Formats: sequence, structure tokens, C-alpha cells
Amino acid sequence: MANEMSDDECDKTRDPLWKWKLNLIKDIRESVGTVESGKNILNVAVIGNKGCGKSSFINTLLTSFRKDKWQLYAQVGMNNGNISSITRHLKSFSAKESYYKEEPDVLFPTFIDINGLEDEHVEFNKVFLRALFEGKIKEKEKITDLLEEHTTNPDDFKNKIFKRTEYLKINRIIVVTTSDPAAPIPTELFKCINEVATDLKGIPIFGVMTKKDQFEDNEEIPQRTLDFLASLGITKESFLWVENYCPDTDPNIEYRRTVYPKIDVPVLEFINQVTNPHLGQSKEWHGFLTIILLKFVKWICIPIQIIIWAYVLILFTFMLYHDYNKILSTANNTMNNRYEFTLPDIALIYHVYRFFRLPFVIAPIAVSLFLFILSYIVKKLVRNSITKLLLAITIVFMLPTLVYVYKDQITHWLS
Ligand SMILES: Nc1nc2c(ncn2[C@@H]2O[C@H](COP(=O)(O)OP(=O)(O)OP(=O)(O)O)[C@@H](O)[C@H]2O)c(=O)[nH]1
Ligand SMILES: [Mg+2]
Repeated sequence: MANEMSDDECDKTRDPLWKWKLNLIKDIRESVGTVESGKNILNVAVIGNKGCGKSSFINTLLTSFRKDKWQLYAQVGMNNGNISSITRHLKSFSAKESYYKEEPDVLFPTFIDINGLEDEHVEFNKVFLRALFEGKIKEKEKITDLLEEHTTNPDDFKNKIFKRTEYLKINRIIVVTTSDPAAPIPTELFKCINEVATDLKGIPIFGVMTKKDQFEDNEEIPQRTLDFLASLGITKESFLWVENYCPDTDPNIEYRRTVYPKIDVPVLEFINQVTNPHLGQSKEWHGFLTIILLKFVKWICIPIQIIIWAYVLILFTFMLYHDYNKILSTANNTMNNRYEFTLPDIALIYHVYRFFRLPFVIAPIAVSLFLFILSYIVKKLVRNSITKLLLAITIVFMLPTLVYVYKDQITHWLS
């Protein structure tokens, strides 16, 4: 993959900002940590009203992590908020599965694209946002369907939605709006976001204003920025005025072949703030358990496997050395008595087969395979869900125990 090329090879841009971009990715990499840190991946929700540039911003920010070229991750529309939303479902983009696959152990954030919310649906927005931040909205869920359900029976909707199991709990919120002075700021929606986020242990909020390229010189921008910040109750440190990768900024769409560090650097600086670990909520109760499990894999499972395979190798070499003559004579017997073709290897295969059937060889190999599967499961599941992980470990431990307890019956059935 082009994203895995060396940094200099990738620098098609020859841009002085290229190194800065790489340093920022490194900084973010350090602050989010790796699986072994026991932290959780941050889930960052990108919210705003229809057509303000949420999906374009997601594409820009995921591209800012890339070294090769822009990619279309979230579907972008032609509309500017007048037609119905282009993004119709909640969709998440994790580093491991979409934008930064080369280092799956680094806990880069997951960004969630949410379709445009309407300023006037105040009651629905309150319930929806609380459910969203608490992780009760499922991936690919149609928000229009939820709105319809809420309109039919609000109380029933509330009861049902908060009883759901947790899916993607939100740790940071990025609120997006357009710079276009003709589009009113959806103050009610933003106040609602602020209210719900403050209520839920103060989830940190950040603001992004898109279409900088179009409205850079517009005199209404300073006041608009202040109004935007005021409606969210945040300061300029948590704000980014951005120009996204889009045909307006590059009519020839050259970005299909490259990246622009000029666009990436401010975005990465902003993400560096968003992922700031001092803002909290990145460590969960199971962080300690995760660390213990990973240490167990690293310091117990792997060394035991190395010892087992070294032991098997030594025994095997000893067997070869000790049985050398026997192997040759079996080969001669095999040749003289039974087969027409010369295959001394058959004797070797036979001895190898006998060797691996010995209880003091097969048992350690079985233990090693068991530890291998266990460490694989731990590494895979530790990132996703500790409940699933504990369940998998229980099953992995239960199976051999059951086999041991019922070994007599099993031998009886098999015989
Ligand atoms: N010039 C310019 N256009 C932009 C920028 N960001 C987004 N756009 C344009 O705005 C339009 C809407 O962008 P989307 O990213 O689809 O907006 P959205 O908020 O995801 O829209 P919905 O999903 O429909 O709610 C597209 O035509 C984009 O090209 C920008 O920074 N500059
Ligand atoms: Mg969209």
C-alpha cells in the first residue's frame, strides 16, 4: 500500500510543511498510546446541521493522517443544506479499518459521521444526542427513522432507546458549521449539544467552521466565529477554521494523486488538541485488566512457547542423532522388502511421525498451541470489548478442562 512507503518516497509534495505533518502524526501517536497502554480508543462524533461539510471534514481529517493521497471515506453531497441529507446513517471510521491500517496497535481515534440534524427538532435532538453520546445509537441506523418513531410516541421512544446496550460511547464532540454568512447558525441545536454534553460528565466539545476558502475575506466572519463559539460555550483554542479537500479548493482534483500538507497541518494540530489525554475519558475501569492480560501474553505465553519449541527441537535433534542407524536400516528394509522405489525419506517420515506421537512431545506442543490461540484472542479482543474477551478466555479455558474431566468417557466413545 502506498501509505506504507518510506516517508521520503511518499513526499511527492516536496512541501516544507511535510516534516511538520509527520511530526504532528507522531505527536498524536504518542498521546493516544498503543493497545498496551490499556487506554481506550477515543470515539469522536462529528455533528452539525445539513450540508455544512461534516463528511467533507471527515475525509479531510482522515486524509491528514495519510501520506499518499486523499481518499473518499464519507459520501459527500452537492447540496448546501437545501436538499435532504446525503449522509443518512451513522457511520464510524476507525484507524484500524479505514485510514491508518499500517499500525493496528496504535489507538488513533474513531471518527463518527452523523447525518445533518435540524435546528427545529429540539425535543428529538435532546433525546437523540443523549442516546448518541451514551453510545446507544447503532452503526448504519437511519436517523430519520428514529425521528419518525419519536414523533409517533416520544415517551415510548425514550424508554426503548435508553434500554439499549452500549455501542459507541462518545468521548469528544466536533461541532461543524459553514462559514457562509447566508446560512444561519443553528443556535438551538448547538445549545442543545452543549447542554447534553455538559450533563454527561462534560464531554469536551470542539468547533469547526468549513469553507474557509470561499469566505476568507468576508467581513462577517469574525462576528460569526464569536457567535458560533458562544453557542457552544467554547473558546478559540478549541476552534478550527478549515478549508476542506473539495473541488472548489482544487478544481483539477489533483488531490486524488497527492496530499496537501498546507491543508493537513492545521487539521492535525486541531486533532492533537482533540486527542489531548488531559481532557480525560480515555481510560476505563478495565484498563488495568487489559494491561495485566497483555503483560501475561508478553511475559508468560510467548516465553513458554519459545521454551517448548526449543525443547522439541533439542529432542528432535537428539532423536535423529540417536536413531540415525535405525532410520537407515528401516530405509534399507523398506527398500528391500516392500517397495520398488528408493525412498530413505520414508523412514525419516516414519520416525518423525513416531516422535511426534510421544506423550512428552505432543503434550508440550498442545500447550504451546493453546497458549498461541489464547494470546491471539487476547490481542484481538482487548481493543474491542473486555466482555467478549472474558467470555472467549472462559471458553478457551473451559474446553480443555471439560476434556480433562470427561477424558474417560471420551476415550470410551472413541474406542
Ligand atoms: N468550498 C468549499 N466547499 C466545501 C467545503 N467543505 C464542504 N464543502 C462542500 O459542501 C457540500 C456539502 O458537503 P458535505 O460534506 O456533504 O456536507 P455534510 O454536512 O456531510 O452534508 P449532509 O451529510 O448532507 O448533512 C459539498 O458540495 C462540499 O464540496 C470547504 O471547505 N470549502
Ligand atoms: Mg454528510
